[in-house]
Amino acid sequence: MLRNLDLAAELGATTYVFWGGREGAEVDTAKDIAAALDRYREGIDTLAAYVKEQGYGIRFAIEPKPNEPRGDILLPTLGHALAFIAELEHGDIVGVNPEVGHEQMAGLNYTAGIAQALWAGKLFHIDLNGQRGIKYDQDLVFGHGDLLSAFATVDLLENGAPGGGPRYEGPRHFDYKPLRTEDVDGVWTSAAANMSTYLLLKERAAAFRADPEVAEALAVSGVAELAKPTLNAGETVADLKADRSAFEDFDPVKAGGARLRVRAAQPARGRAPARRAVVSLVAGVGTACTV
Ligand SMILES: [Mn+2]
Repeated sequence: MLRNLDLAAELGATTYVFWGGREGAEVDTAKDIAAALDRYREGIDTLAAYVKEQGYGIRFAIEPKPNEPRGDILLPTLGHALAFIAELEHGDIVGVNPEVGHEQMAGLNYTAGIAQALWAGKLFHIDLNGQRGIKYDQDLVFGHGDLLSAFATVDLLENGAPGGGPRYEGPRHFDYKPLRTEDVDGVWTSAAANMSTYLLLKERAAAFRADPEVAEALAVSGVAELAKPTLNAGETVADLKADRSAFEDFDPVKAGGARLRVRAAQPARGRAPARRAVVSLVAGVGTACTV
């Protein structure tokens, strides 16, 4: 590994991906997971210290995967990897390389996962591809699995969170395999399909953000309200406890229940039209709240 890092530095690499597909177990009682994580941490920290000593401009990106080839792999999801990184001595140069299919084969929401990685400042690299549900690692063309999730992913990467959260600044990287039955021309067509799908969704995501009816639907849904802290400036927990309207006299109907019911009676506004807008845009029938 140390020699391989020397080679990576010589070739000008800036990101070094660790996919620990070997690290795991098939028999729960025949593996000391705590010791395995100690060795994992020791390994990553030793290599990270070496990179710093050598002055290599390389950052590490851990690629989680739940299983395959091992029955169960260590650091199976983005969340496990982020928690592991927090335990490292040299975690400042260690982030994640989340792959669409790896999260989706565990039934997880890829876009929500990378949103957390962005929030933590740890989205160092990305592996885009397609996956259809909980099964083996398919490595389909990006968007050729869950297309609506792919749209949300591109929207987040390109435009950041709706409230102005961080955008992704790294390379748009695809980790896919051509279909086994394709000839050489088909292989190149599928390679190009990754990029064309991404660019199409980027265009549609820009239209989504620019659509005034979408903006209104998101505003009515209270999306922006979530950016407001629970405690006001200078307010303490004691103040909150002393405020009877926060608990003893709290009226859920007055506070939002009634408003939610009003919203439900207005089907042209809120999250449902925002969702419909995405479907219409992805389906290519224009901006959507009017469809
Ligand atoms: Mn990958």
